[in-house]
Amino acid sequence: MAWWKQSVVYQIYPRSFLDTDGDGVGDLRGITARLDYLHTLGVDVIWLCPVYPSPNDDGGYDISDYRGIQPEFGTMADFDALLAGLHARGMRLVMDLVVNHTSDEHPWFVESRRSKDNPYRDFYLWRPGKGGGPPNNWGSHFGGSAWKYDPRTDEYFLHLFSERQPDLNWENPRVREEVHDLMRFWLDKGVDGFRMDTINMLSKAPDFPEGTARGDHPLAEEHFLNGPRLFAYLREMKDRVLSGYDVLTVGETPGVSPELGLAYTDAAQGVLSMIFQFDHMALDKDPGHPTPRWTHVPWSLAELREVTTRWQRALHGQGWNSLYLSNHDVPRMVSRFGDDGEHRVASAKLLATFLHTLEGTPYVYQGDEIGMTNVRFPSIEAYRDVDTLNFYRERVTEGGHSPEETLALIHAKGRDNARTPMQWDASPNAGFTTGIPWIGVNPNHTEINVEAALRDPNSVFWYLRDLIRLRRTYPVIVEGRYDLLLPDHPTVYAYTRTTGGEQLLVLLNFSRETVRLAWPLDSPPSPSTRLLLANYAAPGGPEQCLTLRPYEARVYLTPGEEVSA
Ligand code: TEU
Repeated sequence: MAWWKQSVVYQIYPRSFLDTDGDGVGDLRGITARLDYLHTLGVDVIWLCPVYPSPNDDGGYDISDYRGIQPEFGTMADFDALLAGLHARGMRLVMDLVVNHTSDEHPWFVESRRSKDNPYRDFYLWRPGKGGGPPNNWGSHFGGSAWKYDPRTDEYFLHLFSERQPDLNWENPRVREEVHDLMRFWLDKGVDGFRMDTINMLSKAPDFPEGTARGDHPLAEEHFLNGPRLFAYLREMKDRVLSGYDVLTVGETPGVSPELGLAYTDAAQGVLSMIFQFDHMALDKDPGHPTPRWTHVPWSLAELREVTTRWQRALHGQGWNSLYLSNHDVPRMVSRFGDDGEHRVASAKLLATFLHTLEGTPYVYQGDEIGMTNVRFPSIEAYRDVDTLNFYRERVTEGGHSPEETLALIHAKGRDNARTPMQWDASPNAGFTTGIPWIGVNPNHTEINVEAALRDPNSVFWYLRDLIRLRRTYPVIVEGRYDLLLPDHPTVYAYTRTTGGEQLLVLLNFSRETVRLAWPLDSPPSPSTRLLLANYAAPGGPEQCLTLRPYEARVYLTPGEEVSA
């Protein structure tokens, strides 16, 4: 079986992990210094968000040199030491591959914008304007038009993200060759795979038709997601580069159905190990709104269950799921899907139980292992994310909305929630830096921090370590078939995982209320059924009638001979 099916990935946002030289910015040496901590947790793969040279307009997702290291983060020697430190511990490293766009400071773009006949002109998507405006109505992910006018050549270039992130022209075979080369550069250094940023946006509708969604600048996803040539590009990348290495690839792919997800990840015909699908990330958004990501509506367990079940069923045995509830682009999972007040620890453990007992590869985002929460900075000056700052400018400075209402949305949905520094201890800068942190630390670090978690045997950290260990011990967690139980229960999410040999029963009370529940399987608990893990001390045994306390999570195991497959 592929190694990445048995792995747990830990995502690091380097700018916010640990600063060792006092400049307020996390660095590679900081990560190397904490490898034993990560090894203790039991994760075996690190996904490193971009560490390449970048003007940092979008947190490093605007790359100006694909073969270097951002000086703030260290040197290539520091990188090599990190990689060696990981490999020495039997751990692996996955890099972020950001090739839908570059920085506007990348030498290709600097050349490209010089003249219409520059050899690099065709590396990007240049078009003449229409009727005194941009070539079409497409909007950028970060607000405004997706086209930027460049007076030098009197044409517009496409940027699906910030105007400092021009989109590459994947139709151009030279672009594809350059990307293949840079991938080989890192693979030959020994990295173990790539997380591929917005990888299903590479192929745009060639004639750039108008977007049909609402608003002045609609996100024209129908014209750039899963486009006509995408599969060919990924197939070519696999054949020419990836097939020569034993690697994990995970595509970041918004707007993908389970059927398409299966096509991308199919063990025989697919082009990626797994993908990040976004269906569960949409549960608290208003889809009818022109900017759904800046809306906040209540999510429902019914929908989470429905979406999860759909993906678990569709990919079982043929494709492969990734399992995540948080990353550097979304709010903290305990604040979003749990309770970051009274039930913070219980609900963080419940969410971890959910992720780590489904079929797929679980992803732990830095800080989730100690139950870090959203932050509520009192004014916009404290925020750093380009998407958040653009949103505030459009809404408040230009749109006349109230700062309070806008900040409330930023508190609930902003990307900086996930980007505040890692909370190592209770000291003034949370042990993250001796200098001035590039973004403020969450004031709750005095209570929520690694030092406290390691000291407390009931912390989220030790619970997560136990969960990760279970994965190593019981193959049913890796490969068991998922079956939904209690499909209509208002607050309890229950499912089994079954192989010929054994069966896991997972019970998750997604609520602040205590619920009474009949044993949910057809047959009563067998004498050999036992509790593997629970987030409350001394829960009831496998009885006919169960009581689940607020956010209680339990995992039962019935060993092989008792299960009729
Ligand atoms: O994100 C792409 C993406 O589709 C979104 O999650 C996006 O961040 C969101 O719609 C805007 O609020 C990836 C990276 O993960 C993100 O950090 C980058 O900003 C983006 O690509 C551009 O490289």
